[in-house]
Amino acid sequence: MSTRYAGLIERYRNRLPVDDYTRIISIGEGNTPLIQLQNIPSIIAKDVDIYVKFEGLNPTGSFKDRGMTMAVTKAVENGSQAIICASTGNTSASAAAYAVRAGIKAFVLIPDGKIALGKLAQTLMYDAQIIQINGNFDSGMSLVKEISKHAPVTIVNSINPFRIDGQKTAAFEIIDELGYAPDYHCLPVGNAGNITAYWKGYTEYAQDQGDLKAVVSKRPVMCGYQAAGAAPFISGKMVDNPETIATAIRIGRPQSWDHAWNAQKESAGWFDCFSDEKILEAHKMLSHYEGIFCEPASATSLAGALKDIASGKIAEGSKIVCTLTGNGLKDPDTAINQCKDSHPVTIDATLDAVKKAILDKM
Ligand code: AN7
Repeated sequence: MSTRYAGLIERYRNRLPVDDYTRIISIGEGNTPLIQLQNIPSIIAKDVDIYVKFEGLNPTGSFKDRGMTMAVTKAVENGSQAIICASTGNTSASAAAYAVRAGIKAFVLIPDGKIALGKLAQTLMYDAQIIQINGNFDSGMSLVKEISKHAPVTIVNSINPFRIDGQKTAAFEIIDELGYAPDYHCLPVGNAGNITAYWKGYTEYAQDQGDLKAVVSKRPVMCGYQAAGAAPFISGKMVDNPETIATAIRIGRPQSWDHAWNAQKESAGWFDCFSDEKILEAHKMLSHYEGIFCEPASATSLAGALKDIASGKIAEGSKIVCTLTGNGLKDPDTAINQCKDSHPVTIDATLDAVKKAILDKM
């Protein structure tokens, strides 16, 4: 028997809305590594186990692929010839790739000039119909919701419930790997689809294992972290002009508002927000101390965990999972800017010059 990994729908088929006849649209998504941080806990001098779920290793470099395999599989099953989304970049790249795989069309609405370079490059290469708008994600989202009443296109933003179903499998993978749910789960929050999906996944696994009391103790505390300039869950109201360097989460009107509040309440969790400076600090720490290169928005989860560990809100001895939602290669501009003070040396191509360059740095 082949043990080839065929994607998350195959792996968690009995927990997903597919049957034996469903044509599965997959690019081998899921099964991402859960990496324990080895250096950061000692740098902060705290006895905690921090794991990162590195979703940047999905086929298009973000967690969106988990939801997209499911959403596009169901769109095709239901006879759809075209999908559409509004996006800060990752959803558009993912939608475009899965549409190609399925042989259908993808239309993507993106905020002009406000998506990271790698995401634009991918979406162009996947040959999506790109519609740039003079507006932000939130205006794109409301247009997409409207247009789907007027054109035969299936929305694949996370308001599509199949997206949430696909994304919940990340929680299954974590429990399958650790053997238990972590004490805390930290996530960056934009539209709030992902926090909704993880909570659903943790809840479904816990429900398998017994009565309601047991369920509560078998699920993590959910911690949702936002960028300070785009933090509706902190102010408690929608934000009109969201701004942050973490363009992935430059969202002021989260679509999964009620679901995310529900996850916070049921898990006795919390929301918090961070300046761009703090987000970039965590972004750099992951690369500099752990060899893990994620995109800026993703590092918001670590920024949050570090703050709450330092204050004692997350106690020592805790097991914490931070989701790193996207790959660092998505946003090369911000990465290079982060390192503008480190000057690569340029030398003559001689043995002596190379020797000197090495010995200078030892
Ligand atoms: C790297 O691509 O909304 O809270 O249009 O790309 O589930 O929205 C991206 C969101 C976190 C927030 N990290 O997740 C889009 C889009 C990264 C992201 C989020 C996004 P949600």
